[in-house]
Amino acid sequence: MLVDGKWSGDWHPVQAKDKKGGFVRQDSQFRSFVTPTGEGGFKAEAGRYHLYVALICPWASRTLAARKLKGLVDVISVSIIEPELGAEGWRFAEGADEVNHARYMYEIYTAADAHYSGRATVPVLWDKQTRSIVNNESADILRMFNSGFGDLAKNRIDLYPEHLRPAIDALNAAIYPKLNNGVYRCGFATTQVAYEEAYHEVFAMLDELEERLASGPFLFGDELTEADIRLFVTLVRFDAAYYGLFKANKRRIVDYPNLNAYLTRLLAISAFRETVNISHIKRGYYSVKSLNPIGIVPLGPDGIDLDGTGL
Ligand SMILES: N[C@@H](CCC(=O)N[C@@H](CS)C(=O)NCC(=O)O)C(=O)O
Repeated sequence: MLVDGKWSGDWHPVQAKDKKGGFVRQDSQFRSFVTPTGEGGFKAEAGRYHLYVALICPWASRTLAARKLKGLVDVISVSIIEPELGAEGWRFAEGADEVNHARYMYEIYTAADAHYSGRATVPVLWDKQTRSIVNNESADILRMFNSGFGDLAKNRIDLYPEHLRPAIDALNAAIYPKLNNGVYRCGFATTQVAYEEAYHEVFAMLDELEERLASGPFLFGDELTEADIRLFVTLVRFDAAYYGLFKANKRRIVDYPNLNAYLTRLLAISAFRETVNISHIKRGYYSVKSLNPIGIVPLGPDGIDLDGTGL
């Protein structure tokens, strides 16, 4: 991580621990918004903003799916980092960052704030005009892509419709700790107690969602919303990474008929399918040395060989 703008120590996945040894994720520090009028400093303009992502990362992949669903592909450019996490955190392949020509993701943070302390996470929404980070919280970026770019977004789909907002917020608030972040709490637990607590919450939530998705096609009936994007990115990584590496191994998603049908339904939509790259996902997760010291990347499971470009 960065301390006062300097990279310090080797990268380690466990960000902080609670009293029981449970994994605690750091809060995002850049929280500004792009708006159609520019109030708050960031005006929606084509070509002005750049998104830094990793295809392994569920949070970053939320923003890639929203960018495509909203028809913002020509408005917001993207750089994709390498899937493996090394001693200096995320790394760019030669020439991958055409905007800042960075070698490591932490350089984007120090370019925005020379004294930044914290982790250099993705996604990051970068403003080419002021050379600063607008936002590094995927939940915010999802909302920004939904409405902050106004008419620049070619597609009219509303991922956070007014009449569903309280219900979407309530569902997000349940799914995030128990499932989206729950799998990480399982994988990065540092005590048996913390692992077991997370494990039970993950599968209780999957059971609940299996029941909910008996009627569909989406979490809120016929309306595809941000809640579907947020669930999708976890489900599509589950059997390939979380089941094995994170020891979330009571059941796989293919073992849940409704969840599996839902995942297949979403994968038929190009914005979802093309933002999934299973090889990046496996290489990235299985590169975490503390969980997989020898670094062997599993070949299976069969049947989920997606190699989307993310764009
Ligand atoms: N709150 C952030 C979390 C982002 C996050 O934790 N990203 C991970 C990748 S999946 C990351 O970049 N980790 C690098 C690190 O923690 O040093 C969001 O949702 O945008």
